[in-house]
Amino acid sequence: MSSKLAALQRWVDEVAALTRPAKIHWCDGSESEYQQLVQQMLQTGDLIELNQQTHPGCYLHRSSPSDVARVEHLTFVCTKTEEDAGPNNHWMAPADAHAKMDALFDGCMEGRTMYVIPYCMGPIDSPLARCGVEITDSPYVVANMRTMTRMGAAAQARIEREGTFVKGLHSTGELDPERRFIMHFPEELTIKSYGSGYGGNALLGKKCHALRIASYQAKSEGWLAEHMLIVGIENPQGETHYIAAAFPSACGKTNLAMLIPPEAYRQDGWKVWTVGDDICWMRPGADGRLYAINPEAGYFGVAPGTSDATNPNALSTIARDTIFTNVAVTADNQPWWEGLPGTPVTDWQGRPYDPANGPAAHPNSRFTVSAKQCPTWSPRAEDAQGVPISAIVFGGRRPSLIPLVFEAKDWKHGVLVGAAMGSETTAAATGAVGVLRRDSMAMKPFAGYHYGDYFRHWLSFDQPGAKLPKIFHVNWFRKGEDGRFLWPGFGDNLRVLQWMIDRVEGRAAGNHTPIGTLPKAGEIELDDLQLDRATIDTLFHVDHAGWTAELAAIGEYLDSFGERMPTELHDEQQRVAKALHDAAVTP
Ligand code: GTP
Ligand code: SPV
Ligand code: MN
Repeated sequence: MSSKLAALQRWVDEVAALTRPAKIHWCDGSESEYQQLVQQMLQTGDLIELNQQTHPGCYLHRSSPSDVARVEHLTFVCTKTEEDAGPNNHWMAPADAHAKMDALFDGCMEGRTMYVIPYCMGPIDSPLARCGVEITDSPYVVANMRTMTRMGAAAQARIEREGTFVKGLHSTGELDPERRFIMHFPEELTIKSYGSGYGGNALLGKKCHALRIASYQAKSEGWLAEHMLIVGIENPQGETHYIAAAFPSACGKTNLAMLIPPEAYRQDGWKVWTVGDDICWMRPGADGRLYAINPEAGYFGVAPGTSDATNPNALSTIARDTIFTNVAVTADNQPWWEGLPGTPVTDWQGRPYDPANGPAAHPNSRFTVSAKQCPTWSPRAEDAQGVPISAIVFGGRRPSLIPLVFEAKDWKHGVLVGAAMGSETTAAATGAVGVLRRDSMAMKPFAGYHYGDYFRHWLSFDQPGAKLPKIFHVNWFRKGEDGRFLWPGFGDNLRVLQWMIDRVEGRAAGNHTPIGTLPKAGEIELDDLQLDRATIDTLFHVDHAGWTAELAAIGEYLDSFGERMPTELHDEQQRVAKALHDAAVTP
């Protein structure tokens, strides 16, 4: 096959001349192509068949043990000037980065097949969708891209019609962490990734394109590319509000997007609809509201912790036609991870399970599955115009200080709340786990340009005629002195979302505090939860001394971005700090 778009054909020819594959395969995205790839991977051992009685169409992939997560220290944004990448990114001069990468790609596909993957991020007919082409030598990447994006002939046709596409070049290389780089060239709409087969490093449509490159494009084109889930909450009257929520990696997006209401809510007629679980592209519509699409077509979700008790929706989604990466297996060859009933026999590295070696499933083990298999897949998930967003939610893993929920005063305050987000690090990226760090809007690893410019872009949406969503902050991860989570989380998070909707609809008065509006007693239904008084007090308490210190730390953080940090955010930080101070001196 080939392309009638000269720019695409020329680029494929250039890449082939550099990487020297034995064969070139243009992916059409068909079922038969997928089945052939699966058969081939079963033969090479890239895939292992799981129990087909219990899990039809399910396979296991074991990655190299040194290639199990995103590598932020090896991920670069290569803008012409270092300043444009910002202190939030690693930077390399484009010419140096190209030279470094092209040396790695030189001859790297000898004897292998080079796959050309045309893909579309977003519904194929959506004006908000964008296309790209990934070239890779990994059949595992092809199989995953087929599930995660609209891949193949229709995407290629759109690319040939539009004439533009993001170029992504990937090779698994030797999987040597010393020869591993994920490079982005936003000004050239180009990505080069070498030496990793792991999701976020290798499925280039996902974080590389749909967040790093797209956020850069969104800035100049007036839209937002965010690390957010999109969920529809339908009340007993049949009205649906859509909520977008940004939590850092492995901090609960998939779970909130697939939430099952508590029993009493279900009986009252509450329903939850999943639009997206990881990435959200949104832009103002003609009516001034923000409209959002999920650019992805599948879920690349965290396996550990997924169970009937926490996320039964996810569990039924992945009962068939799913690729599992780095999970354990049971004696009868079913996939297994911590949180599931049953016993692991073989760990994620293929060794006989021994607790002395750590968890049976890798903490960042994942499933790849089509979004359509989710029982709560939204009927509007493929809406070309997107869904209107009523509320934006920020949150992270904060064991102390941050209450269960609060609402920002207005858009500007909401942008500060998002910028100030902090969370404990997780296994989604290599490095220490459980370390509190700032992760503004959950985009620290994904904003493709200077955070100061990014916050300015967020502020720019506050314009006459705009009907912006309300902005909230949540914390499902508050811990007690015994180290246990104070809030039950998961399905019970609907109680908090309901309060947000009540606020949006003007039904809840709230309790105004210097840090924002918290629920008044009784506005969130807690009676049937068996939480003791002290727990409830902690979850809804505003600790003035703690918050004063937090605001000071936020101020220092804003300062670290220098002159590009909008003064409005500094002013806003000072407004909140002053409100805290005044509240402390007023009897
Ligand atoms: P990425 O795919 O990495 O972007 O992550 P994500 O934000 O989609 O995270 P996910 O929903 O997969 O959750 C990650 C982990 O957090 C899982 O182990 C969940 O079981 C756990 N988790 C999710 N929601 C909650 C919650 O409300 N409370 C508690 N305690 N844990 C949660
Ligand atoms: C994340 O790390 O936020 C993920 C998984 O969603 S990855 O696609 O690897 O980025
Ligand atoms: Mn993510």
